[in-house]
Order: sequence, then structure tokens, then C-alpha cells
Amino acid sequence: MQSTIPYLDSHTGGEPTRLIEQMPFDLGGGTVAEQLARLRAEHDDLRTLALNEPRGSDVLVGACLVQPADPSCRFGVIFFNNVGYLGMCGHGTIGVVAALAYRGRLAPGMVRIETPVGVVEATLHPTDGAGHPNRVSVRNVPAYRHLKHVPVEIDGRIVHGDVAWGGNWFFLCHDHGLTVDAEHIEPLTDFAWRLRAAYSALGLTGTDGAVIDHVELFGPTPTADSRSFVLCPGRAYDRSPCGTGTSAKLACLLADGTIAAGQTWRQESVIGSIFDGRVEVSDGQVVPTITGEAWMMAEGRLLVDARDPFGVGIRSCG
Ligand code: PYC
Repeated sequence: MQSTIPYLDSHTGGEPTRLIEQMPFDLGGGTVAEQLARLRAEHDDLRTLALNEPRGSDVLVGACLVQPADPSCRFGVIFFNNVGYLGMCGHGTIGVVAALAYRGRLAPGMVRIETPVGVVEATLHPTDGAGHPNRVSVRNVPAYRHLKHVPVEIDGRIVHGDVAWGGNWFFLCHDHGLTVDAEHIEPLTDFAWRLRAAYSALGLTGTDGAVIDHVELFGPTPTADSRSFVLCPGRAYDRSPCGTGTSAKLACLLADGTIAAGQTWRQESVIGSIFDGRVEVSDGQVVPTITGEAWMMAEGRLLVDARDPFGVGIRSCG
């Protein structure tokens, strides 16, 4: 009657990742993208039971380990949130690597991981003098800017944004006029959510009609190159600087000539955590690498009672 699913929780710069190491069912093999399609169509309950209330919360990002199809990869990973699935997840990859190291399944060094949108390379660094045990660099899938300086009307004025890919789709806006700091989470959330509605109403998409489901609002900070507020698809804000969002930002910075290949860009989150980012240009593509730290927080077992009316989560949450 009751099933149990072991999990490991970490956070990366404040943003949590709940890892399910052992899938409770067979996804039938194939590429990680194909397994994601099956997970979404046939087993979406796993996502909602692991993340949604009453067991979880909107802030949680989930990751499940699956078999990679690419023989050069040691792991396959599917990331998900309170409303659906992600292409890639930077903070989540750092969290997954930390969790696998905690389990003794990874030692310092590089590991290739297949995600639904391509292969990433994660490097677990040796514990440093500052005592950071889980410092991880993620060489992401290639990033690019799709559209530049798109005008969008909101609150009777025009703001502008770039549309860029960094493993997920982002609308990146600077001239929003808001203060980007932890004291202004509510107005930032409200504005970013309405901005998403405003550019969606214009029919703005990524390539091939892809939904632009993440919004980034940038502001200045004395402690890094830039501070960002990132609103995720389910209306939770990213406590980390967002690995895929930083990748999208780096692609725009390189396209504008603001940074050069190899230069470090320090991206701060709205709560003050930092990712170091840099890009390389390989075969004409912009390949970002993001470095950050994760901390292990909990390990446990999800208990799912088939008689519980909310055992697979409250679907209207998020
Ligand atoms: O770090 O890429 C990221 C991410 C995406 C959504 C939440 N975090």
C-alpha cells in the first residue's frame, strides 16, 4: 500500500535540489530526451509527489538519475520543477554532483552527464583551503542570443529585453526600473510575472516557437559584476544566480563585446550567492562554464500511501 522513494537534498547558492537516485519504474531506455518524454506522459506523478505541497514546496527543483544513451556519459539527469520539466539546470547539476560525491559515487575530476538538451561536463574540484567541499564547474550546452533589445510595453511604458538560450529560454531585462535586492522580492516577482505575460501576448518565443519561461531582471551590485533576479516557470524565484540564466547572460555579453572569451564574470543572485562564469568559443559555438558550490542538507525517504488523496502532491500548487 505504501511505497518509499529515497532522496537526497542539497542547495546550491540557496537554491535546493532534490535528487532521486533510483527511479521507482523503468523509463524504457533511449536518449535522456526520450526518457523525459515518457516520464512526462506516463509518470508525471513522480514530479508532483516529490516537489509539490504538502510534501514539497514551489522552491524545490527535482532531479532524477537515469541511464544515459551516450556511452561517453556516466549519468543521465532529468530536471523538473513545480510546474514541469527543465532542459538543463546549472544549480541542479552542481547539487547532483555534490550528492553523488556524498554517496561516494564520484571523486574529484570531470564527469560527463547527458541531459535532455545535450551533454554537459561537470568537474568536482578538490576541497579547497576555504573548506568548500563541493565546488563544481559545469561546462554547459552551447548558449546563444536569439533576439536583441525587444521592446515590450508594461505599466504604460516600454522596457527591453534580450531572448537567449542557456539550456532553458530566458528574457533578460535591464531597464525595468526596479531595485534588484532581497528586500524587493515581492515587487520583482510581480513585475517579472507580468512581464512574462506581456511578452507572451506579443507572441514572443525562442527558436521553433519555444516558450520563454524564465525571466531575468538585472541590477548593479558592489560585490560582483551583476546581480540578477530570476523568476522560474512556476513563479518561484531562483535563490541561486541560475546556471542556465548566467549562461544565457554570458552569450549576450560576448555578443555585445562586453566580455571576452576566457574572462570571468561574477553573477550574484538576489540573495547574494555567486556563480563564476566564463565562455569559450568552440566550433563557432559559445560554450559557458559556471562554477558554484553546493551543500548537502538532508537524506530521507518519500513515503507514498496509495490511500492518501494528496499522496502525489497538490496538482494546483504551482
Ligand atoms: O541553475 O539553471 C539553473 C536553474 C534553472 C532553474 C532554476 N535553476
